[in-house]
Amino acid sequence: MRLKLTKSQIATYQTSGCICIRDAFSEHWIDTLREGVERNLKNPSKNFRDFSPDGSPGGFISDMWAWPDIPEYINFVKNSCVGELGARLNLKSSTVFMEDNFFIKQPLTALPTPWHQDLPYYEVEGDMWSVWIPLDSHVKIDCLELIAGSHLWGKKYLPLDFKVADVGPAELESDNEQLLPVGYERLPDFDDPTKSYSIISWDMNPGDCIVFDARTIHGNRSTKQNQGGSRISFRFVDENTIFAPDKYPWSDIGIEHKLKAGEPFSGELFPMVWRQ
Ligand SMILES: O=C(O)CCC(=O)C(=O)O
Repeated sequence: MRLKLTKSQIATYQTSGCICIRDAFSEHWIDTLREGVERNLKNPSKNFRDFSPDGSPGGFISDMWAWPDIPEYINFVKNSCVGELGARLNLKSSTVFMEDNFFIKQPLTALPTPWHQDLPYYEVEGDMWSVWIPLDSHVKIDCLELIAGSHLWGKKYLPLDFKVADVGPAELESDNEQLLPVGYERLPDFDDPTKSYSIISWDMNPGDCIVFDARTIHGNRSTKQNQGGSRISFRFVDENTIFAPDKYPWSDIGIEHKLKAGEPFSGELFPMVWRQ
């Protein structure tokens, strides 16, 4: 591991549900990830998405769960400090890899990344976290924005589709609160100027990263001033985190994992990448 985490960094992560770690990855690893994204762009997986509305300026694309065909990604998660970094911040003794997910926003893309929590998109119960890694320099307005402390609110917000900024399944599009699945709430307007949410973001350079809890609300409010950039998130779980099928499998990534309800994520598709 290249960096030493301090007690204060771990405490910040625990209370804020997110932290920016400076200079976590060497140039070697950033180049490896750039090569991986290049390969990924040439071989998009079936999860590739173009979120840009037709005819809009800029562009916003993403792919996820491409790693079985992208050796650079698996090399990074197994051999860099990314597994240990997340485990230590989350006070865990192991890290299981779940998913890669790159995002590229072109300059002038006025398409936001909607506010959301990651956890409700996955059929997962237990600890889960992401490591967001910019592959270009990102000024604050282009960086991921997070609501500090929101991981402790005890809320589970309805996921949105990034393309249509909409919930997806038709029955949930209605305003009728009675139709919401049990345990879910609709996302409030976090941009309401009359409320004061603790929104944080950073100017970031390649090598830096943000580690965030899968319950932490985050997004990116792009405007016409945005320069965009390329970034990649890696998502991880703890070895005790279990597969918890939901009536609403929001994130149908179509991988044949064969896990039964209540089983921990393990096996070839969910490799353990770090253990104390
Ligand atoms: O980089 C972005 O715009 C979105 C990233 C994100 O939402 C995530 O990694 O969960």
